[in-house]
Amino acid sequence: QETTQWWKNGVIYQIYPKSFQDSTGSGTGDIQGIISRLDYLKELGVAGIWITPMYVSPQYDNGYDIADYFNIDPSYGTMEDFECLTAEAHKRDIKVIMDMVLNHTSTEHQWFQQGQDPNNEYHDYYIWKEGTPEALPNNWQSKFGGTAWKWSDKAGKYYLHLFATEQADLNWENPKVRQQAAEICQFWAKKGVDGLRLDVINLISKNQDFPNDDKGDGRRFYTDGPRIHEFLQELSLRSFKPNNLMTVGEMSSTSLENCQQYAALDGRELSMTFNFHHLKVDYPNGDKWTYASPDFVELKSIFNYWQQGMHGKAWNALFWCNHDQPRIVSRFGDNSPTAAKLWAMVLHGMQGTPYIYQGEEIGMTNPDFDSIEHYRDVESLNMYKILQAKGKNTTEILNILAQKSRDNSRTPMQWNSLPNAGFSNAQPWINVASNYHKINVENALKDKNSVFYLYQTLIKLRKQYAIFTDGDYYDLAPKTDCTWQYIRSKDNEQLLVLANLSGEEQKVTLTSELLSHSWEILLNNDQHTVELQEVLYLKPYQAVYFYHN
Ligand code: TEU
Repeated sequence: QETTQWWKNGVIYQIYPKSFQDSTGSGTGDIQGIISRLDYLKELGVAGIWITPMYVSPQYDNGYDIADYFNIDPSYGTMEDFECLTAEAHKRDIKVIMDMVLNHTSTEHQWFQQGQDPNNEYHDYYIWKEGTPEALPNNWQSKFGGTAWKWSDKAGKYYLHLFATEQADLNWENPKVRQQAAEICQFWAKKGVDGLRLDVINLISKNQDFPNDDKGDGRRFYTDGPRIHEFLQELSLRSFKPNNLMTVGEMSSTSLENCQQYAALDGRELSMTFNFHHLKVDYPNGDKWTYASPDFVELKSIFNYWQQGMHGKAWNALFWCNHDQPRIVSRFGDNSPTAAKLWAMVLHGMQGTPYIYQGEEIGMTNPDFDSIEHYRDVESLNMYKILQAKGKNTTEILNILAQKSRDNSRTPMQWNSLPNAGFSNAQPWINVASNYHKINVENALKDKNSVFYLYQTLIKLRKQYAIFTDGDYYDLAPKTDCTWQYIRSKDNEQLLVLANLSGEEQKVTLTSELLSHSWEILLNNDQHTVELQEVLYLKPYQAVYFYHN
């Protein structure tokens, strides 16, 4: 069927440029490296690439601390390289989505450098509060641990940083900040960019009383804040709509009600939203920094709520992995290719735009780092110290980091079994996972049963069968934690997904109503075929798509 919006039945591939492909021997990836791998992405079949920030940045948070929005960081290449990348991607019918960080800037940005002077015109671009070095403005916490306020000697005040101290939050109440944000988006649209991924965009509107939070870390006073919808509609009118930009908002701790507005089908704010509720099922009592196993009943109930709640109203982004999350095959599976395929099938059967994070398509795993020396991420290094101060021993902390650290997904892309996995001919900025001899692109392309070809099939199926895009969602067995059984329906058409989430054989019982249709198998990640009958068994990590119309 014809869809006017390319992302509705397309799949987007996320590139973390620092770890994708190094073309210069610097040990960090770059734009020419991405260009050299576009044919590979074409073979996979993705509709677009989202590239995390490549703007000028001191890299305290790997580019999410932008010092100049209008230039490419020299470590990635030049503006000419970027223009070449866009042209080469477009030649292959691949859209380009840039990451845009508008909640905060680097403290090295000129606005902040000058704005530390209270008399400077840029002072009001940031959020300043009076205080003394002893008395903080309030108890809000940084997402990376510790207080969200940092004292500036130059200003004689505190500034707000919801993330690292080197990332100062912008003051969106200031109309000049909003105008700048619109101009930045405009600039990249004119460069030929097709879409924007908007970093923590639902945090830009803060409660102007900046109240102390006696119940939490302050997030309820700036998440989906008072003027958020107004700000997004304004930005959309100024920059997104006139340039026909696809936009995906990263929504931290958001609600369904807000996402129904952010991603409403009329597109008055954004094209779609990412939320993270499903990736907190292994955070007991909301605490990420504990070693824990996932609760699959909870996971299914979250998807049920979002799939049904967004259907017909708004558009969802679907994902397991990104540069902030551990690898799904390690997190919810047993590191095996079959488990990688199973989780892919569970997600790609749903409504929304699926995202594949680099390496996910070949079943890349967490690296199992066993020393703090191997970690690079500002959050992981902060948490290491914080957990130490809380009295945890080193082994315990390293176990938690090996499970939860953002660096789990940031290890170099595994292209082949040459030194450094073909990522670079120099020592990479972060170690390659030791299993690259086995798990790599070259091997995947040679094996017709590889995880890669399953992803390729999933991308094709979404284009071929409208049910993936349009069908509604119903969970057939919400209470079981070993299987996921759901059905997508549209008029007389149905897609049935049966998946075994465990490493043991599982029994599935189906109703006679379901069995009355003549189903065909669209996809099966196991050699064992499955006949639809009242009682059937799924092999460990087996997933099957059935279809009828
Ligand atoms: O992440 C925002 C965010 O809230 C997280 O996913 C974050 O990594 C997590 O809370 C830490 O536990 C975005 C970017 O994706 C991330 O890489 C940046 O560090 C962050 O914003 C700040 O720009």
